[in-house]
Amino acid sequence: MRTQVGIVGAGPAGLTLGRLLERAGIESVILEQRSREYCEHRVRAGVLEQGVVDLLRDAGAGERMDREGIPHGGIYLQFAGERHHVPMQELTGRGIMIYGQTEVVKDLIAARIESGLPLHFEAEDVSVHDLDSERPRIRWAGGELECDVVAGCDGFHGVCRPSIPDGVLHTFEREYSFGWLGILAQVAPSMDELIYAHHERGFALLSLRSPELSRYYVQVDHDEDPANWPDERIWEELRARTSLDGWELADGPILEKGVTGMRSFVAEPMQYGRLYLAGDAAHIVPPTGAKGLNLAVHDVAVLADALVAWFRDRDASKLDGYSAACLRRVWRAEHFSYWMTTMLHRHGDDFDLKLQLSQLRYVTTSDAAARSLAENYTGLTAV
Ligand code: FAS
Ligand code: PHB
Repeated sequence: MRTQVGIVGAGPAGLTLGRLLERAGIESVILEQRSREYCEHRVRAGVLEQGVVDLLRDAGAGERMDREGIPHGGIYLQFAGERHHVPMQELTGRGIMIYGQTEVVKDLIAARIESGLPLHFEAEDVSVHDLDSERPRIRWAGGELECDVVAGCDGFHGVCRPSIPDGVLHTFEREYSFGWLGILAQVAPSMDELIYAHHERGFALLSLRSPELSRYYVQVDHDEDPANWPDERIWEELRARTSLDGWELADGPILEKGVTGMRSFVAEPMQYGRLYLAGDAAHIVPPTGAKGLNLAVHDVAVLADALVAWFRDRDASKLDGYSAACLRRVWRAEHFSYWMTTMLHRHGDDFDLKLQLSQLRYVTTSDAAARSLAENYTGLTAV
């Protein structure tokens, strides 16, 4: 078998790339190791930047998002018993869309299947070969695919990045001592917009998936066992970290719970020969800045544009500059996610605590500081 672009991974990066290439008349084949059911129900991100919302609409994959997504104009930062609104739409002219990653994945899978394009689920033993040749190949239990280009959209634990020879990549990494215990609860959210709560007991985040489904997180040790957290303890801790006079968190049945570790990670360059890495395959951010999914989509927008120039006009300049073009936005998101994470989570000593409280006070009282947060959170239009 052969195709123009072989895509490894059917997460947001791989599926969005496939859709953008389809719209440009460029052939692709997507190989995914998991089942369709698994991919569509893997609870992850929940916040879409304005630029990603616009891209999904332009790609003809935003119809249900516009029907069911929830536009938000700001977030709350809570600390020292105070809750402050950051009016991001007012400050930047841009908002965010609350629409779960599971829904984005479902929409893109449905669009690909409706177009009748190749998307192989449960593709076992995927490997990539001859990446530095003009005919890179993808092998799996179902056969072999000869490509002009391979897109490594297979996430942090995928096979593409490790297939790059030793000595090529320079990796940058920071691990955090804490992680998030996240729950999906069948209860109406108790807030109108997201609440990022700094507290001496630890960070908490109140988010949502729909008017009936809440998505809440508490900071825990990075290797915490969810079994140590019966439902009552989770609600008690969420209330301890977020309650204010006259306001209390409503609880309800918990449908899912899990612990996510946190790391910052970047692999440079994001390309080798005819292999181009995109999304979590190339970089990871702590989820505090709601950047992971959005970065993945931005990467493949750059890659799709470069592939169109190459396939249509044999102009390789954008492909040659792919990694550099992505890394500017990647490092901006890495810094913002690191800054949000270290400002809001309990770590270090009392000196760190005082710095955090000062930073939070500044961000919620200075228009300039609030605008800087808002610009990064809603997604920079240029980097
Ligand atoms: P993904 O990991 O989503 O997709 C990669 C795909 O490749 C997967 O479907 C995988 O099965 C497949 N794959 C892997 N190896 C393969 C192989 N050998 N062959 C074929 N296929 C292979 N981001 C936020 O913004 N907010 C959040 O709250 C948030 N929570 C997260 C929670 C968890 C547990 C994790 C792991 C990530 C979270 N993220 C969050 C980040 C997440 O949303 C990612 O940024 C996003 O999924 C990136 O998309 P992809 O790059 O497509 O990678
Ligand atoms: C989510 O809704 O899952 C979510 C929202 C904002 C974040 C991280 C996760 O920063």
